[in-house]
Amino acid sequence: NKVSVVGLGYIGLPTAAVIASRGIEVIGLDVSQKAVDTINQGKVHIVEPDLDMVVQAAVTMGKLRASMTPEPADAFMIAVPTPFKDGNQPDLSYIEKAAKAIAPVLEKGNLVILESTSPVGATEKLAAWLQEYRPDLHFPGQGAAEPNVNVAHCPERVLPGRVLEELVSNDRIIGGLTPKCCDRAIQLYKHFVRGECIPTNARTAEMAKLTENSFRDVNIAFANELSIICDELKIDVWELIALANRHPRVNILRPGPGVGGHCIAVDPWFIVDSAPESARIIRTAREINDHKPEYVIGKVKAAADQFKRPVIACMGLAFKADIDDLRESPALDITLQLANANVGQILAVEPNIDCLPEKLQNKNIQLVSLPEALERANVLVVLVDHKPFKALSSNDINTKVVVDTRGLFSRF
Ligand code: SAJ
Repeated sequence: NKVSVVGLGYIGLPTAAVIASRGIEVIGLDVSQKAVDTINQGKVHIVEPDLDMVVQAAVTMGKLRASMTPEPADAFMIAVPTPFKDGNQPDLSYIEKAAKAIAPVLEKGNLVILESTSPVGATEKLAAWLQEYRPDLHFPGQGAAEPNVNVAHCPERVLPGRVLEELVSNDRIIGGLTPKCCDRAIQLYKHFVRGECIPTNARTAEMAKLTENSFRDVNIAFANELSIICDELKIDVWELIALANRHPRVNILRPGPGVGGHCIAVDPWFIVDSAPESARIIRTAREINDHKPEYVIGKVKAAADQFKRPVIACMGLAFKADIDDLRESPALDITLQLANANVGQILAVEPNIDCLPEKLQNKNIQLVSLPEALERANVLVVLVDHKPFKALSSNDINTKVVVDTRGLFSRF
């Protein structure tokens, strides 16, 4: 048995390494020469706990190999990006390119799985593209002939920071274009998934993944809206939420500076795009969460106005706690906008990185250690609840004006 994983990023690489660690031969395909070379040396080009060890072991055992050239395999798993193009349309071009790349090496009896988070209907499109490139094979839903290649959508659902654990322990939704596609895909996932593999059709699987992330987005929007209402009404939102959550059927999430990462802030738009008239709460939640950074910036400006020479420490740049991932991070966005607005000297504290990302360079921003920030700043803006920030005591901060978006210094 041989598996080809197409796209060796945040999902593809861990998936490839875990399958290889079960003794299955895995060939990873990527368009980046650098990624391919790094992996073939047993190293990783992305940061995720324990991933380096698992990749190194798999490469050393000879079970994992990366390449830029497609080759035949029994199963192909596609884990490529599906961005929301220019903020107004799902971009399936990476899936189309992946289909084009693997089509020439496909054989009768192969299984093709789409793992990328996708709008409803994308798996059917994938089958149609494959059919176009390989008219000699039969793909599900493409003409009357019995399919001889199986196609399914099995969305990834792993949490960045816990990918290796969740890859194995999470239940998987297996959305086949036919029941046989489901059976084939389940057989493959059973090799490395300890959770349950639950069969459904591809459209439901696509929508399920989008629904999970939209559910979280809507719930975070609820918390973020509450935080703004509570500011207006002079109520501590953290106490309020702690009290409301004492109710057995209430479980409010945590407000923050906005929603980051490349999933929760994007996936709900796929639903809005497919059903623009009906997806009202989902759209509003996105708008509320996207507006939160602007609100926080307003609060920081008001705090800075109290000082002649404001020195503002932005605590955290990552999109959430205890990771180094700065992609689509509201913390980074707020820091950048404060610098652009000339609100004062900006100190950035991000214990998980060594140098400022390019976007923040050549601005009035200095990357400093936590002790230096505490010494120099008169305004503290808590943007991420990283562990070292959580360990601070009231003595560390009581001479500062604090804008605390994460409730770090709340008693509740
Ligand atoms: N956030 C809050 N308040 C909260 C929870 C989260 O403000 O109470 C913020 C975080 O700070 C962060 C953003 O939301 O900026 C997203 O963080 P997250 O931890 O909720 O989720 P992600 O983006 O790291 O991963 C999500 C997960 N989806 C769900 O939990 C439903 C993960 O399981 C998915 O696999 C992943 O998206 C994905 O790839 O789609």
